[in-house]
Amino acid sequence: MRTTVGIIGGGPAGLLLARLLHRTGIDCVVLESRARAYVEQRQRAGMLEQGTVDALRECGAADRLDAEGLIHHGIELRFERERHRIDFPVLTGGRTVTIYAQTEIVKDLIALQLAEGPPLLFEAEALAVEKPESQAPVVRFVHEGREQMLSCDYVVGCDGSHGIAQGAFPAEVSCVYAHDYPYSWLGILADVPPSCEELIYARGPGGFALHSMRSPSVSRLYLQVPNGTDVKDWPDDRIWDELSARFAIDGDWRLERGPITSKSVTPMRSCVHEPMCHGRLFLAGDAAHIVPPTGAKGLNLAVSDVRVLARCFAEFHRTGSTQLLDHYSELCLERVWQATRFSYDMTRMLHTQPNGDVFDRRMQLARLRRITASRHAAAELAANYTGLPLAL
Ligand code: FAS
Ligand code: PHB
Repeated sequence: MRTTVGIIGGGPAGLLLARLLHRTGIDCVVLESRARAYVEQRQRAGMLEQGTVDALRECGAADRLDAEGLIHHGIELRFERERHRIDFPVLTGGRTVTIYAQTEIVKDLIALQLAEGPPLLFEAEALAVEKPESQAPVVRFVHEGREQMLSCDYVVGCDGSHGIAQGAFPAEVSCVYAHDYPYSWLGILADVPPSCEELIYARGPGGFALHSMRSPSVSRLYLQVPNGTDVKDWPDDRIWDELSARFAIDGDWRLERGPITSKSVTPMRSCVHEPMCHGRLFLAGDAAHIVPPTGAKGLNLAVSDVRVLARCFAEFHRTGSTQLLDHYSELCLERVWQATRFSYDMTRMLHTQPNGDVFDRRMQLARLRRITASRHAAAELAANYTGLPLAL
């Protein structure tokens, strides 16, 4: 097989990149190791920055998003049994965010790609990227029981946090900045209408909790748990009891309960791989960086990488100049580091530090009080949460 751009990974980054390149007239192929049903049901993100919505609209992949997405004008912070709203349009000059599950974005992009191209191969696992420094890199992969070769002009690793593309960088080129947090998130889906109009981020007595949603009838909630937590130790009642305690405020509010249809534990990690390209091999999305989901940045950062990369390829396709492609890493990394910083700050501010002392807890409280008392501090949170500008 031969193509201009070989894309490893059919998650949001790989699928959106393929869609953007295809509409620019650049041929590409997507290799996805898992089956279609698996990638379409994998419960992950749900909060979209305006830039992500814009990107999906620009490439004709937002019909269902526009019909079913929930536009939110703010979030609520809860701590010390108080509630404080952060008003995005007032603080950012009109910006909002949208709730629309990552699973639905993946379904929409897959349906479009299978209908209109480019080629998307499921259960096609990339084994290695060979000769990334050459003019003709090759992706070695297994599909239908046979080892095959995809010859490319360029390769993009969109293969997530456990992919193989990053490993194709020479050790002397790679620089990995990583931080593991001493806690995880227990995430649930529940068939119960959300008990709130907008997301609630809570720093409760027992730890962090987040109330999100997927639709007017489906709630998505998370609570901080110790690393290594087994979901079997968390029956439904225990989850609802702990969530209720962490969201509790002085006043008339109650967390509605319902049947939990999905439970999973996700460890918290920050990681940035520099550079994001080497020779003709590029990284985008979780293949290049991981953020704790407290700032709702993971999926949105993957989209912003891909929007920049698609523009770099479009410039090359139009003029033959590789000037933008040569600067892809620099064009992405400032925004990657700012999203990493914001996710780190939100995580440290809202989670109980297992070995933290009373001083840590008072620092958290001081940060939260500064945000809820100062329009300037609240505006800084709103600007980061709704999405900082792209470099390109
Ligand atoms: P993805 O991991 O989504 O996609 C990579 C794809 O590459 C996968 O489909 C994988 O099967 C495929 N692949 C891997 N190796 C391959 C190989 N060798 N050959 C071919 N294909 C290969 N972000 C939020 O903002 N909010 C959240 O609540 C949130 N929750 C998360 C929960 C979990 C368990 C995880 C892991 C992440 C979560 N994230 C969340 C972050 C998540 O949304 C990512 O940022 C987003 O999926 C990034 O998309 P991609 O970069 O496309 O990576
Ligand atoms: C979600 O809806 O899955 C979600 C929203 C905001 C976050 C994390 C997850 O910060």
